[in-house]
Amino acid sequence: MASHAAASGRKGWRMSFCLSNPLPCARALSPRGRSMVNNLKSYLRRAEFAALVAMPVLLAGCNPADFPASTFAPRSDLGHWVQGVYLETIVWDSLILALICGLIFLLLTRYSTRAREDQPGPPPPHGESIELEIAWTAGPALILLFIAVPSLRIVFRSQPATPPPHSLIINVTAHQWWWQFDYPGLGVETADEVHIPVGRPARFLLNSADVIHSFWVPGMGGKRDVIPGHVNELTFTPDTPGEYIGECAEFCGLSHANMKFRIFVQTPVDYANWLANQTSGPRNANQGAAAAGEHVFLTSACTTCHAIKGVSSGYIGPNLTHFGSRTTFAGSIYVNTPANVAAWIEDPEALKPGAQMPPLGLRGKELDQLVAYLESLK
Ligand code: HEC
Ligand SMILES: [Cu+2]
Repeated sequence: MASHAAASGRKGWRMSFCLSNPLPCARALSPRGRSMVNNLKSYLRRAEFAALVAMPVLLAGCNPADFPASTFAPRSDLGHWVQGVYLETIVWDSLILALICGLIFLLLTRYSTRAREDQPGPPPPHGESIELEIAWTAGPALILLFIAVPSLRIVFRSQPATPPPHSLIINVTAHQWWWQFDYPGLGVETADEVHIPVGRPARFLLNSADVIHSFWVPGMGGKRDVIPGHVNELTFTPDTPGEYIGECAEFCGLSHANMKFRIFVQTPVDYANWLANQTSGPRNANQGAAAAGEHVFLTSACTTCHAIKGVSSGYIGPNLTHFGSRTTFAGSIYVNTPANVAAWIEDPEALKPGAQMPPLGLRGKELDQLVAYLESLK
């Protein structure tokens, strides 16, 4: 058979016809090419079948507890608002999808033309309709507007111009690759783990010490850029006590994926106890290995980067005043155990690529004492 292009006398046409409808092209192929196309089709059919069978099995393996960073379990006012818009959008999008699939089906069954030997190409287009052009430009624009309005409303609700009464203000400073939390007026500073009481609005004022990061706690909803030299804000009221994982959501360098943090939402009583402990100085390390460790700390370079209330005033790294009371460290990626902390001090880079803390060559007994001291800082 002569090529389609020759039959129709139009050049570019064959290309687009092949993409939208490969069958006539397969016919134009040699017997070998045709059998390759047929093989490919049967492989695809088998792969589709396998995927359909495997899907329920794979989904059955999903346990919500394995997905602590899920946005499907909102635990704050903001989280619920976000999910509301999300569900609304999915419902409307599904209706539009059904409408479009219906139209495609209708067009395929009622208006399709088949290629024939004597007339292999589709009929020429019928010209242009300005009404149709306007309709399919305005339609999607309206749909986007429909989604944008409630989304923008939530953005503004999550950063009210006047803070809600009784809100707890927390200054957040993002660093490569950890989070600093200050409670202004309370004299509390912590890293990677922040405590807030349930039912009380928490207002996070976000700033960065280096590059652009993004503050995101999926369970609390929202996500906000953290920009150097500019204070962004995110306000929400948690409604359920618990531990919520957060993470940096803007690529910020080598250990971006190791820049997590935790929000502990506590009952008012638990929060008050935590706060009372944080505002009192660290427990005195006046005996045993911990006391010897304090000496190691004071006589090494640790003091230039780390503050411990009443002991040192470094400011480059996390405040260690109550390090022993934290459950995790180094961007909340390691559990706070003596073995992990010892490994960290020996070689931070080995545990966290790009970590901006140098190894200081501490080993053996000195290292053990230092770790005992840090863990004693409850
Ligand atoms: C040049 C500055 C610098 C020096 C010196 C330094 N650190 Fe660090 N340290 C850091 C930085 C920065 C981090 C945060 C790393 C990260 O999580 O990405 C850190 C993290 C830590 C952490 C984990 C804290 C947390 O809550 O995540 C501990 C513990 C620690 N350092 C102990 C020490 C000890 C002990 C010494 C002395 C032997 C020391 N550091 C020396 C900069 C320093
Ligand atoms: Cu980051």
